[in-house]
Amino acid sequence: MSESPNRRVFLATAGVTVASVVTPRLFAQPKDSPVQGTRESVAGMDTDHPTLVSYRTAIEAMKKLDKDDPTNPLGWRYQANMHGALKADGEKNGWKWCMHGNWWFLPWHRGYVYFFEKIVRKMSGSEAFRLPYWSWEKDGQNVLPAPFRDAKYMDKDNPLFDDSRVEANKGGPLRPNTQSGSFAFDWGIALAIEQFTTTVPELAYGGLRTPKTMLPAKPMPAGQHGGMEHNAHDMLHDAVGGDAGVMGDTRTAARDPIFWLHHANVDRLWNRWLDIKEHHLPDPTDDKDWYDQEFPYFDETGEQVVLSVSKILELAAKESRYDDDRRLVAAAPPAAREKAVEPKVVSVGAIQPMLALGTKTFSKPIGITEDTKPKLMAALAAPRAGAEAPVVLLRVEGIKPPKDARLTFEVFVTKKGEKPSKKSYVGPISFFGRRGDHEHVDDEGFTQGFDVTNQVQKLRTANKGVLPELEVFVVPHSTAGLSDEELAKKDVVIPISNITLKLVTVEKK
Ligand SMILES: [Cu+2]
Repeated sequence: MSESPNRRVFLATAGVTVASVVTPRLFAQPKDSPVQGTRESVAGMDTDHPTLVSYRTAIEAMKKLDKDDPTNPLGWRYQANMHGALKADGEKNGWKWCMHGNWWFLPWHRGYVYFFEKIVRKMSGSEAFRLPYWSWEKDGQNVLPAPFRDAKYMDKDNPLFDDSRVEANKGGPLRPNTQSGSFAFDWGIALAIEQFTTTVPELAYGGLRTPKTMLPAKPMPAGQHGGMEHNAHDMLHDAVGGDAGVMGDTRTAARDPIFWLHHANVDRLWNRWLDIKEHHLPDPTDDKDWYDQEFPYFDETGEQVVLSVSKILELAAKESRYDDDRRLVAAAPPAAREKAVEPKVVSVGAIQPMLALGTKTFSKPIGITEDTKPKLMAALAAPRAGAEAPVVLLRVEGIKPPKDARLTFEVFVTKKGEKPSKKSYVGPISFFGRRGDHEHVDDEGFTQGFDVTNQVQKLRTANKGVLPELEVFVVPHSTAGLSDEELAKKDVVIPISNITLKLVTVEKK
């Protein structure tokens, strides 16, 4: 790192001190909460399960507030607009705070779900209510849960139903007939990421660092999504959103009742990631800013409250646990570990500048630059030892999504001449939050990278220890219900600036 750890600690500490002196407390602090409850999987729930009955009651009451008292923060639309809002909805206090594309993606949504759950308890009158979660990563569960699919419930409109999810409401498997098959693969990729944050987005489970802000300023996105956000989370939004569904757009996603079960699951999977001994939250000293960042929410009385990330972690863990949590997930920071070393990224190969993806499968061999070849070979031959092992990344750079593209991609790396399969799948490309529906869109497009180390090693081993020529496949799929054949007839061009191969090494001190 360019700055010494001591200097960084000093700056972080000084910032906090100054802030508490000059910034008046605009917001109240939240009240402490009652007994801990358990969040359970929706998979085991009948449509008249008490949890779903309470949820329906609350949604109806909250939607009634939308009409009777649109400035009430407990209203359904008000709550959804805290995530993102359409221009037509105007501006209100506490709106458009969703953190995407930075290292607060997970804690911000944890706080959002935490307060929403409190509000549902209040609005349903059920103290026992805890949000169910939708574990779409499990076998057979990549289908919209049945209680959310029927327009009617007991002869009345079903509050869990949203008619904007045309395909998902049919109850078929989301992402059907694709080579990777299900969200399980994507979750597997995210789970294997070892660090919560680092300067390399492909290696950051929780996302990239961005600077801490003082309220009311919002932290900015870093441009690239972290591993958990990119693998499965974004694709799930696309799959449920379909053609023009609210779930497919960050500005409207939280209007869909399933949004909250999706994010309960993203939150639960964070705990499953932390179950692994080597996985940690950011370093409490070096990355103190992560813990100190504050966010505004509304509590169940409609009062605005402000919480630091530390406080969100503490309160959420006290109030709710997931039924498969093996222990109380520590809100307390882990003990300080060895200082992380900055990884170095060098380009070792590329296809060619100025390419385009589209509605037909893209496939091209990726050339390895002659002068960097020895370096790549040496790295691949080196023993794979923990955080210092070399990593090979594949990057699709400068992707410019068209505004109306209802498609996602699956990316594969094979030995040249071989067809893509589950075994060569390296991850997805999604346009969720990239289509200009998020506030900060880069004219240069965005880059989506993949850790292909294991895949490249497998191909090398299968080829008697010699790295074969590699081929990249980028396979499009419609999220609007078109088959791959129907999609191929469309004429959509998605310019990209290049597809490159990078080598990431950690310089030893
Ligand atoms: Cu989301």
